[in-house]
Amino acid sequence: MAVEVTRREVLMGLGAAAGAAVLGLPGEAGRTLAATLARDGGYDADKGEYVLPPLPYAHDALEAAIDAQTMQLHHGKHHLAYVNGLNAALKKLAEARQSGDFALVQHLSRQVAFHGGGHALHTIFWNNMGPVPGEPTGPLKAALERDFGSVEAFKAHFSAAAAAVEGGGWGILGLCPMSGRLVILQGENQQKLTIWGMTPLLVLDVWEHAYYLRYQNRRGDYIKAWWQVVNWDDVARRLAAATGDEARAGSSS
Ligand code: MN3
Repeated sequence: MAVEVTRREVLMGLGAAAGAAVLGLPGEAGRTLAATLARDGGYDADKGEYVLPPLPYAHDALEAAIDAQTMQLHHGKHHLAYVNGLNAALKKLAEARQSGDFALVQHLSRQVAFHGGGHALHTIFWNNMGPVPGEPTGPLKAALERDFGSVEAFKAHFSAAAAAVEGGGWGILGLCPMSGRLVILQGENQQKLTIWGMTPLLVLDVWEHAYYLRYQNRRGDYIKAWWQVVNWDDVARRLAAATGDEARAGSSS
């Protein structure tokens, strides 16, 4: 067992270093950022495939905001479809390189972005939530106050952005790599309207499949209830990793 863990950690470390090099990020911060994404468990380096990570809690753990049936369908069916779609598109692109037939390269590239975006955002989304209510504290609270004026102003802005997403999409709090400042974005579908290199810290799925069973057309009610199940410790961890604070603190968990 110990050997398994060690091998997995080594593989994740290699992936993280490669990711940092591709992104062109400064060494320490880049490695930390990539390691955080890898730690969410959306990729199996041994299989060489993207995988559906298990929920970090029971299906009914978020009942204060999201019912168990929605969680079962959303995680087990919708999210799984993005994982499968991403693996399938990458396989077809590998086949295209073998045959030299790139007739479908535009379609398949779009599939990678759509399903890859969906896999990344859902993986973060599950970890962004938990059954224990809380509020932002420490460096996360300070960053929200610095960039939005107050935690309440941040919540109002984020809620409005999520409510106003056109069609299916996401409310997204991210860290802009150019400024080191927090930014709120409206992600459309699974992949549109981002800043390249932006690190998502807190994401809210506002596709109808995320809330329709309990809330029907009342997206605003879903958003209001959702704040009760935000896992602020997870958001703070992502911010620390993205800013390199985690590495400077010597933490590796
Ligand atoms: Mn969804």
